[in-house]
Amino acid sequence: MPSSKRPSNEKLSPSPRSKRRRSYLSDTYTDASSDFQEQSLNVFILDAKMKPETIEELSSLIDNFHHFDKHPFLKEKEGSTQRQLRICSSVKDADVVVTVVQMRKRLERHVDWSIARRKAIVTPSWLRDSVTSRQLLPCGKYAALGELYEQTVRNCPDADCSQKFPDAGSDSEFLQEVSESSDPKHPIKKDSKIRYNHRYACMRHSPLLCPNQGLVERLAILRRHRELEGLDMQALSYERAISVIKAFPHHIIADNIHEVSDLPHIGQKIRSKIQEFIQHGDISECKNVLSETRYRSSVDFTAIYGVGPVTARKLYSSGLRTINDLEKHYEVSPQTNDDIANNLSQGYRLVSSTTGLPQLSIKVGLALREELSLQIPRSEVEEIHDVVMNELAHIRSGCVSTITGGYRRGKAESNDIDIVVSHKDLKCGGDQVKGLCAKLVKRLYDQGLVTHVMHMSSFREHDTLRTTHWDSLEKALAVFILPSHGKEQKHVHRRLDLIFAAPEVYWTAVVGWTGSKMFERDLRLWAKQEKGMKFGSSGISRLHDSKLYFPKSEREVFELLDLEWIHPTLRNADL
Ligand code: DCP
Ligand code: MG
Repeated sequence: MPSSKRPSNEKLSPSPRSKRRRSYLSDTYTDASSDFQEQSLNVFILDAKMKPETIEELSSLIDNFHHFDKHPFLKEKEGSTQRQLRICSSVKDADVVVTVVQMRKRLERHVDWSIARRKAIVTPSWLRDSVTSRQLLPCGKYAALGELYEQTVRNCPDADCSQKFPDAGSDSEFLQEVSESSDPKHPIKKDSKIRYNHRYACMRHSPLLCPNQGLVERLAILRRHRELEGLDMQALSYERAISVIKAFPHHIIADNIHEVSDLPHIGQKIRSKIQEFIQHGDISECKNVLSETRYRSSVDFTAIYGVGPVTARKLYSSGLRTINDLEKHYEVSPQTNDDIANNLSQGYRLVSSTTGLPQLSIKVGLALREELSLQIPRSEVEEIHDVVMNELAHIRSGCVSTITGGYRRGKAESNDIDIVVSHKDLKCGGDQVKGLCAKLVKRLYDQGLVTHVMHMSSFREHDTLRTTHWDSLEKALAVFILPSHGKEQKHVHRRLDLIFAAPEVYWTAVVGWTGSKMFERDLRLWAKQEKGMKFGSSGISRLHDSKLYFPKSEREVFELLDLEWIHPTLRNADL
């Protein structure tokens, strides 16, 4: 829509460059002699509705940003570790526009809509958080206008931003008015029953990152706090609220808060937190929680494998506060960490009586904590999957697999690797798969690829009341490490979940392990409450007569449950 008003603070000098983002990147990478201005990132501060002290603060942040040395956008350019932000006086020249304006009408008084659509338009938090974290952060999460969310992702100078929003990037115009989905690649069809305000997450589209991601992340702190305090019902209330907001396709502002209040699972308490966030850009309780020693210790403790909220509370009550305290408590000296991690320290080696393989005890978890807390990029997830399947092929041919979990939902980085495995032979594949999990893990251990096993379960015993031969799943939760090739390519330990399913339940296992957690929870609830069915990773059955179903595709799983198939990248119903 063309604006009748000329943008007030936009000079009409001819734009030196069009398609700012593309040229910015190519200038940076191809022309080593390009001048400093070419390498700087232009930021336009829209002063409308902005307090003078905020303008001053933001200007100062921009002026000082080049002192920082970590600039991931430039990491591919040898020797260029410095990045300068530059205030520009014309919105046309801007790579990023910082504004407190949240509504299209108001923005159009200052910036022509056609120009706005070509920029990344963010809130001041983008600048503040970038400075705090010492790197330019992806813009999508800080989109100032819900309506320009897609464009902000696309025009973000961070080339990774659209990967973090995997389905952003199309030029589609439809957005909310037509589809009521925040994901333009997956519009909601007219006759669809999918609704963002549906009670069940499995009937909503939940993108990886939503227009209200900042709010969701603050609510997640409160959810975590309740969980760590053992207030499970309160934690679940927050989890449900987060899940509903993840699917809400509009940027929440004062004008549409009433719509949010009408959403399911949004009670008075959470509504007031949302209101506070809209007014002040933060929730005061979050600040308090984050400054609590008890919260910080519990977060650190539960990051260690084997320590859950209950153990963390016990450790805290006995006076322990830091990881150092924990190392003393579990008698792990920092010097022996490497040896423990590599199974070289016999004193710490705990061999499982069932698997005969080293177990991941809390001691080992402590030693490995830094490596296991590192996020795994998609390329490494794929590499590990290839290595695992290659090894499996040595034991059994004809196996099939799907990488599930966060990877399948489009996450740029995962906390672990989840692989569901089965056999292509639907008739006798069950026998082919039985016992395979333990065999594979043993082989991976012998090759030095698996270092520890946290858990290993086998197919459930045959249920004599059942008329079919259908069983459950085999699972192994292990620690995996790719072989390192010298110092150049030093790999770290990763968590690997292997799930072996009989062919009849392969697709239920794939659905059950794709997640997210809340999506799965509601899938089970929907099946039980609305359809008289039981859904789990290990199968679908009818409640009244235990009749079993064996879907032959993922879509069939959804059909059996009378659900519309939802693309995995829209099953991100958790943070
Ligand atoms: N899952 C579940 N309920 C749980 C834990 C897991 O339904 N309590 C299912 C849904 C998850 C999937 O298993 O998405 C894999 O679990 P992960 O813990 O590996 O979580 P994600 O793969 O989703 O994320 P990440 O591994 O990056 O943390
Ligand atoms: Mg996972």
